[in-house]
Parts: sequence; C-alpha cells; structure tokens
Amino acid sequence: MYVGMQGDRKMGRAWKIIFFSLLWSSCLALEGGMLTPKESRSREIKELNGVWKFRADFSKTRNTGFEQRWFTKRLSESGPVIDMPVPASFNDITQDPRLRDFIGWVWYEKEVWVPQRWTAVDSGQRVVLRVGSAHYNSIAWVNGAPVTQHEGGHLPFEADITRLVQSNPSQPCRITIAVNNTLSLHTLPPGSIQYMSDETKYPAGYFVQNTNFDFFNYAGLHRPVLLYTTPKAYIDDITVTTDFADSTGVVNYVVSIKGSSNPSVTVALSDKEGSVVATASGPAGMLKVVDVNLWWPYLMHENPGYLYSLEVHMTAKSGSSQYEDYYTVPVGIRTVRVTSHQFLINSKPFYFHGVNKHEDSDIRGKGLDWPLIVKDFNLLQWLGANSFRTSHYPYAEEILDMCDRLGIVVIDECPGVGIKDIRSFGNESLTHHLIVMEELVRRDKNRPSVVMWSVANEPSSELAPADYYFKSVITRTKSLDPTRPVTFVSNSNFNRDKGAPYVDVICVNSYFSWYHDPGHLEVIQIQLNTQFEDWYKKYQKPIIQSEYWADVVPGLHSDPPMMFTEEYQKIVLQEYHAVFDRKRKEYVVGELIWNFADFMTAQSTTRVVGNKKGIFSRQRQPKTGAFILRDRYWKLANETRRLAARYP
Ligand code: BDP
Repeated sequence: MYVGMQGDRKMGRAWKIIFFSLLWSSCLALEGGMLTPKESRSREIKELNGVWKFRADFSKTRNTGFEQRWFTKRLSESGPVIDMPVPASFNDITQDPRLRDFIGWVWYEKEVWVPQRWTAVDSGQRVVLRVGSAHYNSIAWVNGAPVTQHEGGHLPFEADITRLVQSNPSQPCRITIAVNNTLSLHTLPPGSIQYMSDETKYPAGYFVQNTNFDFFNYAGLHRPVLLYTTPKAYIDDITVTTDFADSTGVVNYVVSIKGSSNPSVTVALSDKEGSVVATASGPAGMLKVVDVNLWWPYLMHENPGYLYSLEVHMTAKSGSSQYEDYYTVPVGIRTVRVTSHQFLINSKPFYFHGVNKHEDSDIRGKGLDWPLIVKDFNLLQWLGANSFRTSHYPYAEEILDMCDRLGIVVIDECPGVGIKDIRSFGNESLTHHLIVMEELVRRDKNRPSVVMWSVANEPSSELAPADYYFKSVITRTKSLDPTRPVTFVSNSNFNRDKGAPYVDVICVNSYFSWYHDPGHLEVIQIQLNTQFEDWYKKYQKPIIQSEYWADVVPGLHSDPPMMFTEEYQKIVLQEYHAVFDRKRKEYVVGELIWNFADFMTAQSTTRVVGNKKGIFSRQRQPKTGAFILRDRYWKLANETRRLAARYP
C-alpha cells in the first residue's frame, strides 16, 4: 500500500483511475527491448538533465496532486514549486528536513522544445521519452496525457510520445513525472508504512516507513531523463551471446524489429581500430572472428576490456515510405563457466578481488554524477579491484559501460534486498520479482562485464516459502539467460538455507568479531574456516565471501585494538585474509569487501551519520584498510595472471 495510494476512504480514487488505465500498457512493457539510447546516423538524443520544477505533495493524504490534477497544467499553477536538479535524489538538496525524510508523491516538471524535424507528421520519426531510473513508483504525463507508469527504482522505462509531440508542435512539450518512494511488502526492496495512532505520543496521521535494508531510501529522478528518436520502423532489441574455440571467436546475434513486417537486416562487426572483421545478414545469425581478441577482466590480461562493435543496419518499407535504422552495440567476446570449485572466464580460473558498492554520495544521494563515477573507477583501478557487486540494486547503464570498457567484472544484483517478512514470499511479491529480473536481464544481457546475476541479498531464506520462491526466481532467470550463472547472497545457516540448492555459486556474508562476537578478533579464523567447510561440504559449489569487514572511524586509535579503530580494521583484514588464502587454493573464488565507501543510512543508534564500513570515506578518501587491500589485490592479480598463463 503506497502512501497516497491507500484506497478510497483515506485517499480518494483519482490516482487509481490513472494507474489502472496504465496497467495495460505497463503489462506490455516487457514485450519490447530496452536498448540504451544512443545516437547514430538514424537516431538523435535530447537530454533533459538540469533544473526541473518540483513540488512535494505535503498534504496529509499525499493525494492532492491527483485530486487537483496537477499534471493538467503547469506545476507552478498548482502552488509553490522549487528548483530540483535532475538527475539527483531530492532528499539532500534543500534545508527542509520534511523533504529529506519525505514519503509519498513528489512531482517533477520540465518544459522542452522538441525540434520541428522530430514533430513534423511526415518526419518518419518516433519520439521516445526515457527515464533512466525513478525511485520508486512513477507516472509520467506529456502535455497532461498519461504516457507510462513504472514500478521499481534502478531500471529504465520509456514511452512512445510521438503522437503527443506531433499534435502540438507549436508549443513546448510539458513533461510531468510523479514519483512515490513508498515501499510495501510486495515492492523490491520491501518496506512497510506504520501508522502511529496514539495521539498522546504522535501528531494526528503520523506514520513512518520501516525497511529491512541498511541504506537511505533516496528517491527522485536518479538517472538521466531524455528524449530520443528512431525511425518509424526500427531496431527494437538486439541479443548477443559469445563463445570461442582456439583463436576463433563466435558472436551469435538476434535482432528484433518493430514497425515493419518485412525488414531487411545486415550486421557488421568491427574491431577496436574500426576495421570490419565479420558481416552477416538476416535478423539472426552467427559471426566468426579469426584471431579473436577476447574480453578479459582488468589485471588478468595486458589488454583488458576489449570491445568489438556490432553495427546493426535495418531497412524497411512500409507503404510508400522507406525506413533505415542503425544501432551499434559493444561486444566483448568471452565465456563464463562454473565448476564445482572454480569460476572460469575464458576457461581460466578467475578470482574476484573486489568490492561491494552503493550509488551514494553527498548532496546527490543516488543521483548519477559523472565526476563521482570516474573518480570511483580511478579508485577501483588504484586498488587493483577486478570486480564489484551492484549491491543492492542495478546500477546505472553509464557505470556498466565503464565496466565493459575497463574490464571490471560485475555481479549484477536486483533490488531484492531486505526480503525478510514471510508476507514478502507470496505470489504478488514473486510475480513482481520475476518482472524485475526480466527487466534487469533485458537491460544488461549484452554486457561482457556482467558475469553473474544475483537475485537477492540476505533474504530470510530459511523460511519454508523461500524454497519455491527462490527456485522460481532462479529458474526463470536462467531461462531468460542460459549463459550466466545465478546466485543470491545469503547470511543464513548453511543447513537451513532453502535457496542455496538452486544457485550456481554460494555467496555468503559474515561479520565475525563484528555483529557476531563483537570485539573478539580471535574467533575470526575458526569461524570463517567452519563457515567455508560447512557450505562446501554440503553443496560442492564455489564460494564467494560476498561481504565482510567492520565500521571504521578514521582517526580513532587503540592498541590493543578496539572496535571502530584503525587498528581493529587491520586485524579484521589480516584474520579474514589468512583463511581466504588457504581456501582459495580449494574452492573459494572471491572476496568482496563491504564496502567500497561509507554511505548514508536511515538514522539509528548503530549508525553515526551513515554506515562507516567503507575502505574510502563517503568523500572518497582512503582509510588504512584501503592500503592493506591495495597491496593484497595487486598481489592476487599477479597470481591470477600467472595461473591463467599456466592453465590450458
Ligand atoms: C550486511 C548487509 C549490508 C549492510 C551490512 C552492514 O548486506 O547491506 O550494510 O550488513 O551492516 O548484512 O554494514
């Protein structure tokens, strides 16, 4: 139940009518592709980033915007608006604590001129509105007409707005997007609204949002919003899978076209220098690449992240019109395979030495920010990290583009974090989870950097319904993408975990001497050893230590070491690493520190302005742990490379 969506008694029905009339179109959403918008000879982009008009609906019901139909006119005519940057979370932009902690509908608006060459009725163009991510539930209008609804942050959605922009070319186009950050038991991540009805303690109508995850529920238009064009008959989706044998690479492709029943398709694969190395025609086929340059992870090869370019060219006739569309997808030729004790990339053992991250920074919250993105990749490379997990939701396409190019290996996680309540294991949640996995695979399926899907983080996987739930989500994910292993990240007991039988790789989080036996550094080795042995004996699957570590407040010192101090972090790392070094010779295939950088959380007695487990501060300055890891990761990289050279 969303705040502002409570049903007739409390909230009125205005928004519901809009929502259900949009349901049909949202059901169809997954029929199409979700190619990253790109300019080409046939496509143009107009970015709508910058300052938007913004209004939070502070009314008690949070429903006034729908009752008064704010989308039908300029937002400023509905009442006071403020400036809001896009992309950004709205929470940390103003000095208003009510906005930082706001739950309910917020309204964004931008007016934009659409070029005449796009709006002319005979332009032969489609105009598409694309939102990179809006957290959580969003409805978009163009010139007052509803165009799309999307549930879930972190993944893109779009709407064909051709008719609307063509019907009114002499006016700027008004884009209104309402976003609601309320989480329910059936959203991903789940959450719940708790009404505090005791008026001796709380103001009338007081409520809070409860969640079971450890990061601030930032909200707003988090990623770029843009308009792009395609011809009326267009390339809707491309799926690429790759393989190789000896020195010959294989690229299998499938292209789907919309807007024409008899298109003709040709594809050309070029190398980094732009020379065409293979061509084919038809909507599906196979390309062979002699003397292939494989896509290798960072530090595993002197030329990591090698990308070919697959240019797809479509021509189609519809009536008397001729359409032509071009789209280029980067292709990294590589394979991924899992054995009982190894994770193989291009048939060589790969060891994940990396981090878990968050999309999080001062002021921007979860808003996409290029300086931050490039800084983070510089830090990852400095650290010698070859991988990260997108804890705990899909990251921006812009970030994954960098991973593809630099060879940073990604475990791509969906927003299935905090699935704790048994009511979040029913059909409604499962159906939504399956849709989210489909959206995620559809978006990221062609990325060489993505080597594994993670369907959840630390769910209550010991509960009885977890068996059917995870069996369904994992089986479905594998059927969507048979080329990649699937996992979820567990902190359950190895014997009682109901989801583990279905995963390809065991990912396990543990915080020995922190959440368990706090202050007792001497228990780490024995407990970690037991953890690995237990899981391996039961499942004979490779294991990744997907989280470990401790909060550190830089500048705090204590010897003998005490929790939170610089000295404590060193010993935690030493103790964990001693066990990793023994077990990586057997079946442990990776270690991902929690976390790359300090990050914001909800306020609580255990969080001092956020979670302090970063090896970098939130401002990206290194703590002592970063230097220790740096030494280790570069050594591990050398070993992985040496081992790869020896491996057949
Ligand atoms: C783990 C969670 C992660 C938390 C971390 C912590 O997976 O999201 O931030 O604990 O408490 O259990 O620091």
